[in-house]
Amino acid sequence: MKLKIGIVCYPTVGGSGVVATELGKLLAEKGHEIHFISSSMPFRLNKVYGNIYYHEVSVNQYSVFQYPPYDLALASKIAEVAKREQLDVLHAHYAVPHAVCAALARQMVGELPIVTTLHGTDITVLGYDPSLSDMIKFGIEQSDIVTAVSNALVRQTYELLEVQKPIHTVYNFVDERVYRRREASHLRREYGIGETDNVIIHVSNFRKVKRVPDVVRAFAIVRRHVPAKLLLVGDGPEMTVVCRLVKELGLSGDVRFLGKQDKLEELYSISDVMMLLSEKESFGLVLLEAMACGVPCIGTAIGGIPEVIEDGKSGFLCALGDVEEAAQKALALLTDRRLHDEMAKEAVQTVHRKFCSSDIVGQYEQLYASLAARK
Ligand code: U5P
Repeated sequence: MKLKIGIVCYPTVGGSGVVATELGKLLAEKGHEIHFISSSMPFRLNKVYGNIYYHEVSVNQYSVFQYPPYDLALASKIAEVAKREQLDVLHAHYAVPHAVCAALARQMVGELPIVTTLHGTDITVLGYDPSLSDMIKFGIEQSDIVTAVSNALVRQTYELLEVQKPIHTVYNFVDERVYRRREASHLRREYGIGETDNVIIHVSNFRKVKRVPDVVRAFAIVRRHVPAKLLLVGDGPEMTVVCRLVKELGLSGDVRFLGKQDKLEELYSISDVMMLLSEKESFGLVLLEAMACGVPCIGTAIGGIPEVIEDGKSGFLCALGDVEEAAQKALALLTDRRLHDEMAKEAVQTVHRKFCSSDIVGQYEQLYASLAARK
């Protein structure tokens, strides 16, 4: 059954927007008609697709409004698109504000099945804010179907919000045709990475929860034992602190600040180990991207990370804040080629087995179809 699917997401860099966009692209390839509704063009929607439409939400600045009413503009855009295009289902990524706006739009148009995916920040950050937790709960309960990106996030949602609604785990995925190891040795030369250098990569939005200083401290230990370079990819509020730490530890010659990047698959392809030492992480999409490119990951045993990295098999887990442990595990991988290659192979297989994009897109399709059939 070919469906007309509306997708509401944040268009900016970040796991939720990336997954929502990739999902839309793969659904379109399977013949569904996709309508993105967002404040700007999702950044991974970088070419023309015949059956993908983009509807921009614009907020007018009238002086009667003290604050621009984005949520109302979004709700009326959803209602307009749902009615005109006869959408079969609307997929909201994030309960607040997207599922809440979708519920409002449904009231306007009369009928609109809603699937909501929880990606983490709305639960892990906002769920602790009592002034918003009832709103998140409302968004969840108004949705016909709710999914979350890891079992850990499902558990946390139940604990924090006491919702009655069943929440299904549907894991994140990557497009395996894009995320695979490829020849990119020219980049090693461009970044001044020597023949014998080991490369550790970290990719994030440089927010406090990502604990980037821990990555730098762990790298400092690794660097004492083997020649190595650290690639820091992304940008965000912690950048100043991180730059200062790199200088203080005398690592300026070995750390490359790459800023925000687009072709991440090439950067993973020149890396030996990925490090993500976050204190909160409901999935950790960058882990999956790295694993797909044959990079074993070291991550904290937090949130959804243990569902992505199988400790001792496809990578290593370590305790939050234990930079010594993270460094020792990186050294184990960097000094034992056989162990590294086995884990790299297992990492790629895990992506294709447990996080296979066609299976996961199929799971969403089944959920949509069950709602469209009810309509
Ligand atoms: N990302 C980029 N460029 C950057 C930093 C991050 O494209 O410079 C992307 C990652 O590739 C990933 C997402 O898809 O943002 C972050 O996901 P998460 O790890 O926050 O879930």
